[in-house]
Amino acid sequence: MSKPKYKLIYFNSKGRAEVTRLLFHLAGYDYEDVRITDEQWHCKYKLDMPCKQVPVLFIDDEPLTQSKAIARYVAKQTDFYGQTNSQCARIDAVMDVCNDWHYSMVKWFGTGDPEVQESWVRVLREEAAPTVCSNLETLLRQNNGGDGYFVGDTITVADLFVFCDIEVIQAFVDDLLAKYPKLSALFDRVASNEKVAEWVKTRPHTKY
Ligand SMILES: N[C@@H](CCC(=O)N[C@@H](CS)C(=O)NCC(=O)O)C(=O)O
Repeated sequence: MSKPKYKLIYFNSKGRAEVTRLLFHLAGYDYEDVRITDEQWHCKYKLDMPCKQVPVLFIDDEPLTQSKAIARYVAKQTDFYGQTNSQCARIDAVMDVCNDWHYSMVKWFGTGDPEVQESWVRVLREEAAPTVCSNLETLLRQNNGGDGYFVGDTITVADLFVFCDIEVIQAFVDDLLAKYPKLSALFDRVASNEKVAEWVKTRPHTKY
């Protein structure tokens, strides 16, 4: 059976779309990586998106909204989700732990006021980032003593999701992983995966 035709709509940034791009790259799937400008968003795309937000993945012209639903769908298609219900639930837990720092980032992006932005970066640095990193370190240590991956014995969407988030959060928080040795080693392990390194080297350059 032939694969569906995939088109991913997002801004020209990593943000909530990068893990899906990475999954497609790792699996060697063809897809259209559509990166829109703010002007195109307001003038053309927004009205057509089911929840008036991106990312949206078109699967044979049918839109799928919500970044984590998209990532899970693509992970299932490409075999980067769990092998059992329990593994899938553990992967979901890792992805949900990251909600805390997403909230600060959404607030940061939602305002153009530098003072308000600074207050949200402070929340991220002092509260959300330590909480999320500490929780991720704990979940990681529950599997293979923290020396492998979050779930099972191979890389899954949980590892890729955390890797992509850390790349973005590091643009705002210096020494993010300094106190979390297993998480830091996981980040390096994912970064040194041949296909991940290839994507990082060849993708469009964006700050976050
Ligand atoms: N819960 C949604 C949130 C999506 C979201 O916040 N998208 C932002 C970009 S990261 C957006 O579309 N902003 C433009 C707007 O809301 O007009 C998801 O995870 O996909």
